[in-house]
Amino acid sequence: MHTCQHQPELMSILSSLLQASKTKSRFVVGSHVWIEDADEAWMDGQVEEVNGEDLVINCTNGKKATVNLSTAFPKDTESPRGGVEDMTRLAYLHEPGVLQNLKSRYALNEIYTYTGNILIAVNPFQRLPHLYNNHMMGIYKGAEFGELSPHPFAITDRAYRLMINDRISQAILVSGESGAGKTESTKSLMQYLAFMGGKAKAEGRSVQEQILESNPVLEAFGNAKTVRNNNSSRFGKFVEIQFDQYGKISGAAIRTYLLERSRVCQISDPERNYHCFYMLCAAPEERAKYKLGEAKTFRYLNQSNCIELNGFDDSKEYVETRRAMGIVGMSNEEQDAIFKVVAAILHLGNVEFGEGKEEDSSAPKDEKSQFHLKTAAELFMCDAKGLEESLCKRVMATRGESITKNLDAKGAALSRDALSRIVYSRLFDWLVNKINSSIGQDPDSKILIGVLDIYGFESFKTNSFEQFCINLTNEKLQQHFNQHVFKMEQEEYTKEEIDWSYIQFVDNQEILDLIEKKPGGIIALLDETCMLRNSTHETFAEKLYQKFKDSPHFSKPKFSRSDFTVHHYAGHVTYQTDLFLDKNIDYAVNEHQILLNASTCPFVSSLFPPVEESAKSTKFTSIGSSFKQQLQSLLETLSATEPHYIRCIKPNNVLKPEIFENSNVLQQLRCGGVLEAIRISCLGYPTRRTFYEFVNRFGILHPKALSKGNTEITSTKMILEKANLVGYQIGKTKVFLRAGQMAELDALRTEVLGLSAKKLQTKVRSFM
Ligand code: AOV
Ligand code: MG
Repeated sequence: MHTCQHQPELMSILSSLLQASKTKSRFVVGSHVWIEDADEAWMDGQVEEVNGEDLVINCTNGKKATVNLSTAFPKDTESPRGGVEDMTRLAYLHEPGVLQNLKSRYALNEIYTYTGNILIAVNPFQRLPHLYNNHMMGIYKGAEFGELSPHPFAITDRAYRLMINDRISQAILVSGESGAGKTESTKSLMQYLAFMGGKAKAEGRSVQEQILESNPVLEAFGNAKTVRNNNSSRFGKFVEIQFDQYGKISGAAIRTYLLERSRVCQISDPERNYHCFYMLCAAPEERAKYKLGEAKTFRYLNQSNCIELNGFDDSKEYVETRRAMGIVGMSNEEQDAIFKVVAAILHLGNVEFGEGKEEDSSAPKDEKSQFHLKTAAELFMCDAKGLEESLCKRVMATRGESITKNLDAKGAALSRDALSRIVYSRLFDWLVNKINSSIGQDPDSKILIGVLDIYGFESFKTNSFEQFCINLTNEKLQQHFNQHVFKMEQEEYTKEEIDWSYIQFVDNQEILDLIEKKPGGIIALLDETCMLRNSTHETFAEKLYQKFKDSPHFSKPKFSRSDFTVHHYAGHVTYQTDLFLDKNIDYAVNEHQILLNASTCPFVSSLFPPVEESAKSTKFTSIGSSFKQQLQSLLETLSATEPHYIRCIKPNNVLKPEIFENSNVLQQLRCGGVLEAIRISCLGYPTRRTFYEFVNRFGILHPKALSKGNTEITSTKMILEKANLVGYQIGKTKVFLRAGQMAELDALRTEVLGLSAKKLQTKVRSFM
C-alpha cells in the first residue's frame, strides 16, 4: 500500500530538511506571505530580504514594505484557485486565508462556504435561480452533509434529519448585518422545509403554504427601504415549525421582536416608510375609497424624496399582498379593515396644528387639516370631535382629581404621532397573531425546527435605543454561539478521549451583566429613571457614569455629557441617550385608548381592548425590560434545540454584484463570530485526520513507519515523532494537530516530493 522505492535518498533529504526547519525562521527569502495593509486589509507578496526581525516584502500589487516578522502570515500557494468549500480544510486557518478563500469563491459565484458546521453566505446581489429550484432541493434531499457544495438546503437537510432520527428539536440561526441576506436565506430554508415536510394538500390551504405566504404579508407591513437594504426587515422574527411523528409539518408559530415604530412617523432621505403605505396609495380603487392622494401628498411619506422603489411595482405588490393575506386566513372584510387603518394613519399624519382659541391651546391649522382629521375619524369609525380632543388635550390625574389641560400645537403634533405609532404597532401585532391562529399550533408536536432571522450587530454614527436593544440581542446570541462552538469542540475531544482541559472559555457574561443585571444594569437604571418625575436623559447618563465608572466594558466619551459607550464583543458602540427615555416607555395615551376602544369598527376596537384596572396602576411598561424577557424566553427555546448557524455577509455597501470589499467583509466576520469560532478551534486542535488519511498523506516522510507489522496508529505516531512535532494528540480514530502543524507537515512533504522528483529525473537522465 504505502510503498516507496527511494528510501535511502528520501531519508537523507528528510533529515536535512528537519534539521534546517529547526534552525530557520518561519520565513526565508522567497516565502509567500500575507501582510496587513490599510486599504486592502491584507495584501500578499514574497519575502525579498530577511534582516533579523524584519522582512522586506515585494507585494503583488507593486508596493514594497518592511514589516516585523511577527506581523506576517504564511500564504498557501497550493490551495485550489477556486478556494475550498470548507475553511477548516485550509492549510493556514488565519484571517487573510479565510478572506482570500471567500473572495476567490465569490468571484466564481460560489457564494456559500462552510467553516466546519457554520455556513457562510455572501450576498450575490443578483438572482441565481438555478441554486434554489425544485431540482436542487431534490439533489440535497438526504445527501450526506459535506458531500455536495455548501448550501442552506444542506444545513436544513441536516437539521431535518437530526430531528427525525434523534427526536431533538433543531434551530437554524441566521445572522448578519442589514442587507447581508438573512431574510432571503430564511426564505430558502423555509422553502426546503416545506419541500421535505409538506403534507399532500387536504382541503383548504396547506400549513406549509400558509407558512411560506406569511412572508410577503409580514414584509408588506414590517419591511421598508433603508440606506442599507431596499427591503429591510424592521423587526426580528423567530418561526417555529412544528412536525408530527411522521416528519410532516403540523403547525407553526411566529414570534416577532421590536418592530421599529418610529419609522411610521419619521423617515429620512432616501429611505421609505413601510411598504404597505405606498402599495395602498398605488391601488386606484382604494385611493378613491379612502380619499387618498398620491403617496407624495402625505407627510409621513414625503419627508423623504424617495417614493418609488426601483424594481418594485407598488400596485402589483398590493394585489400580491392581498392574495397572501387571503392565504394566511384573513377574510376580505378583515383585509379592508386593515387597509382602512393604514389609510387613517396617512390622513392623521397630514393633520397640522396651529394656535387654538385659548392661550397655549391648539386646533387643526386649516381646512386641509380639518379634512384629514375628519377622514381619519371616519376611517377609524370614531367620533371626529373626540379624535381632535384626544390630540389637543390631555387629562391629568392628580390626587384623585382630573384636570383637562390644553396642549399647544407642538404637544398636539407629538400626541398625533404617538397615536399613529401605537395604532400601527398594534396592527402589526394583530397580523402576527392572526397568522398564528390560522396556521394553528400542533399541541401534540414534540419536535420542531426554529428559524431565527434577526438583526445583526449595529454600530452607526448615531446609535439610539434601537441599536442598544439590537446589540443586546447579538451579545446574547454570541454567548449562545460561543458556548455551542466550545461544546462541539469538547464533545469531539471527549469522544476521542483526548485532553481538552486547557482550552479557556472566553465569555461575554460581564457585558451582559452590565446591560441586563437586575438590579443595577443599564436597563434597570433606565426603568428607574423613567419612573421618576422630572428626570431627563442627562440624569440617566449621570447615573450610568456613576455606577459603571470602574467597569472595563463601559466608558464615557470624552466630550459628551450624555453619551455612553459599551465595549461589546464586536467592538465599541457609543449610544446617544437623548431618546432612550421616550423610546423605553410603552403605553397608549389614555385618551387614545378610550377613543379607539369605542370605535364602531370591531377591528379597530379590538386593537384597543379595555385596560384592566390593575394594569392602570403600574405606571408604564418598559420596552427594554419586556424585550429582555422576550430574549430570555427565546434563548430558553434555543437552548433546548440543537443549533445550526448561517452567517450572512454583505460584500459591499453599494448593493451591487461582483464587488468584494476586504475590510468590510473582515469586519463582519469578526462581528459575526466567525473569526472567533476559528480562534476557538485554533486554541485546540483545528486539524483532524483519521489515521488512515494521515498515513496516506504523510507516509512519505517516514517510509519505515509503513512496514507491514505496524498498525495505522503506530505508523502515525512514528511519522509524527520523526517530524519532530510536539503538542498534537492521538485520539481513538483520529490524530489531532495543533494550528499550523498540518502546514508544517505539508511543507516537508512538498519539499520531499519535489526533491525526490528532481533526483529521480537526474537518475533517469544518467541512464540515458
Ligand atoms: P437582510 O434580511 O439580511 O437585511 P435581505 O435578505 O433582505 O437582507 O437581502 C437584501 C437583498 O440582497 C435582497 O433584497 C436581495 O436583493 C439580495 N439578496 C440577498 N440574498 C440573496 C440571494 N441568495 N440571492 C439573490 N439575491 C439575494 V435587514 O432585514 O435590512 O437586517 O434589516
Ligand atoms: Mg431582513
